Amino acid sequence: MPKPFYITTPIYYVNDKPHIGHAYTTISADMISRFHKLAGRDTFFLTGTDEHGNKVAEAAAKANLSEIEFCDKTVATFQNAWNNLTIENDYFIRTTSDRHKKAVWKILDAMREAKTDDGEDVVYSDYYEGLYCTGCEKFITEKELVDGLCPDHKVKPELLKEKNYFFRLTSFLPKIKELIESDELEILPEERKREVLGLIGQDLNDFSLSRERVKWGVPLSFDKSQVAYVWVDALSNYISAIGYGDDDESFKKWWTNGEVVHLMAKDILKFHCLFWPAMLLAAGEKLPKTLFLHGFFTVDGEKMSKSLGNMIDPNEVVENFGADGTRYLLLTQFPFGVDGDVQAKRFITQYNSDLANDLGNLVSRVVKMVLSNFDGKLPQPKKEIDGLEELLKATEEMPNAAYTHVKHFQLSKAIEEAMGLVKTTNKFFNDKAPWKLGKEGKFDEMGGILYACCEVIRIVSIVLSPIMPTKMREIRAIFNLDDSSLNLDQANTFFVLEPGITLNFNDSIFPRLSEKDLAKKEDTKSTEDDNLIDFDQFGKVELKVAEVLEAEKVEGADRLLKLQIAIGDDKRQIIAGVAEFYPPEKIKGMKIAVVANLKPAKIRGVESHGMLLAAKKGKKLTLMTVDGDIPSGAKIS
Ligand code: ME8
Repeated sequence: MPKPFYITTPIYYVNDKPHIGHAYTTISADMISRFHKLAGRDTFFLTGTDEHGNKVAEAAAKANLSEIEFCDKTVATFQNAWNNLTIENDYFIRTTSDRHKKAVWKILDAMREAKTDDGEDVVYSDYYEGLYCTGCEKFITEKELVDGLCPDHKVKPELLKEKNYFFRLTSFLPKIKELIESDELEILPEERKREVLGLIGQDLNDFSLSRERVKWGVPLSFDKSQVAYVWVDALSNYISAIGYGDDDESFKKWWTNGEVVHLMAKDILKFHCLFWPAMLLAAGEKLPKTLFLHGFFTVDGEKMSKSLGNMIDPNEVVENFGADGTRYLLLTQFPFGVDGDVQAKRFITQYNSDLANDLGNLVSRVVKMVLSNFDGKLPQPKKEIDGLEELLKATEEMPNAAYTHVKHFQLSKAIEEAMGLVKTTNKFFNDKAPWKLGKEGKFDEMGGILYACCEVIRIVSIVLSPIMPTKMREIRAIFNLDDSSLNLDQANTFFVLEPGITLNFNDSIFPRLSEKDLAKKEDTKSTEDDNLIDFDQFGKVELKVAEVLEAEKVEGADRLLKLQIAIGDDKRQIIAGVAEFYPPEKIKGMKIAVVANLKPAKIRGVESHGMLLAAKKGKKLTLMTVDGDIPSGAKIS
């Protein structure tokens, strides 16, 4: 029996929305996890969110929300994106959960009790002074700066000095080097292994485990003036999620006795390949088996960044290509582990060529021919068909070849195996030209060809189900198959489909897409988007309480009132279309809500500086008023 398989993605920062970089890792982990499950392996797939640290606290303050309110909101955007992409994680870890905090305390305690081989305390207290970039949540060295700025965030780091607890990383490096060199701790691809070994060769320092200045974090159990360093907090998610300090049985199963694989991109190599193993060694826990660092990709030749506005929202890709189309397109952009450039404008060509033409057409042509020539009933197989033996052989080899690629993290190669077989089958179908056989009355042979093609389609639908779960379920439904026969064993057996069963086929599985279809979707979306504003935009609107000092009708305009208002000491005139509902004597003295920072404008030639707020439906209108002791000038938020 293989060991239980435990796979993780990084936990993503919640100070931003998910983009296709996050989606890429998550879809990849989902594919690997689903593949192992397909092979009957006990598998656990974890993803989640990294919610502590200054960056999050700052973003929350900017949005006028408490930290946890802000986190709840952005965590939901990640969870929605993963739902949209049919990600099937077994658990979603949040670093703000009690379960996680308990684990952080436990690992900190374990590290605090630990001694190095030389008998020194692994954790010690000292002062740290250095340049700190809040964008990176880390101290950075002078050497790393570009023109005095953090190269990633283009901001000047702050000089900070504070008391910290330090972790004696340097004492663990020789051991870690040995483990990586011997592949006991496997760093993949090879290039990344060399990069880590190169880092160990440089002058690395101990790192600090705690922060005095950061307030939004897990407070240390032994010193409440400090919170755990956000990376110590974050890395612990990999064990908190499966029960470290909370559920020993589960922890033992997945961590101690399992095969642990962490997926990520190379941007967070140092933390995962050095800090994390060192923390685990100190705490006396087993190390993960593999850290796989996939490629980092650019979009249209540029690094993805908020400021360039080129972050691709995975939900938008799903709107155009569906969840399965998006999963397929992302997974096949480049070999897993290699950097590349994503060019979304090429997606449509690839979608049409691979999914609509190759796979979609194979299914439609074969099934439609069964419908029109065999009354929708699956014909009898026939072994003696020229060329069938080769097709059978290719089909037989495909599922295990694909699974072997998955075990070696060669995800696009695994997909190529299945899509290669689709191409071979299309060729077989074209070469055999069963439509001609029908005309010649050779239904026996025609049926045999169609049966074989249906079997290949069934097998492909199993192997591609970790990549396109929904569409493959649709394909399987044509043959009345449900998820009970969705496993690799079934993919390794030919002649499974019962001749005579009725095929159900309504529509093509991957309808061809045109640029026009996508543009239409874009149009509807942009009108929807036009109605949405973000926090920054809303934050610019100043809503205040105003008292109406005087009111009179505007001459020649029945519906308008000219109001003299006071917003605190600021006296102004505004014109409002409320005369039908509020006669001047009624509105005078009221405390109303106004937009205070509108540029002055002329309405019917009369100056108006501000706008009042009212609720209106049909022939009813009510002013937004403020009662009680709130004075005029008070801010409304
Ligand atoms: O670093 N190409 O979170 P994060 C490929 N919270 N993958 C990309 C990518 C790109 N251009 N951009 C992002 C953090 N990714 C920490 C992790 S884990 C204990 C804490 C993916 O939101 C890739 O997996 O910045 C990368 O490692 C991760 O998102 C970084 O996510």
